[in-house]
Amino acid sequence: MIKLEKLPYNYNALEPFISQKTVEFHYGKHQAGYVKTVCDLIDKTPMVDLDLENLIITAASDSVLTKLFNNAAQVWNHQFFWKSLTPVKEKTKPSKELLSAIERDFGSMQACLEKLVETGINQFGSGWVWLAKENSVLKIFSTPNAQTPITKYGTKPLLCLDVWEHAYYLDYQNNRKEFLTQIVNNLLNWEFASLNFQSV
Ligand code: MN3
Repeated sequence: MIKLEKLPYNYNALEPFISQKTVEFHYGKHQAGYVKTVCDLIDKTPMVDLDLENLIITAASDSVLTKLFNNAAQVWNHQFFWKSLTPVKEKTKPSKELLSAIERDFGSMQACLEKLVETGINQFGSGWVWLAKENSVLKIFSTPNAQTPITKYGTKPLLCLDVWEHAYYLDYQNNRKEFLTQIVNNLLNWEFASLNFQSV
């Protein structure tokens, strides 16, 4: 059973960096739409019993299931995106272990934040930016459209950023750079990233 996962905070909690109106549309219309499409596509099929991860992995390996893959991956990516953000200041610091891995692999936290922004700017069209652990090395990369690193063996996402226009257009219009700059400096949930970093 695929459901619209509850937001981890109120609709207005990310203001002033992401407005209530953006969250209402982004979560309440876009993400809810992906959930509904997935439910419609798997209704009365054997896939109805799969959990979201297994649904994505199943659909990724079959070109007939591209529409299902795109919608299911978008559901997962959005769930992960909202958890990657937080309005709670205490959660915006990485663990000692994650901070030292960031310094080892990017040089400094500032360089890591800059790379997240730059990678988002350079993603042509819609997609996602990921901070991930690949065989214990940290990497920043983007994926187009609905693509998600969870289909890639050995890659563990720590954080993601949505760079589809619907994520920022109401607040920042075409200024993706400003959107990314504001969220990496103010809203990243480094506590969530640190938990992901520690888990296998
Ligand atoms: Mn989105």
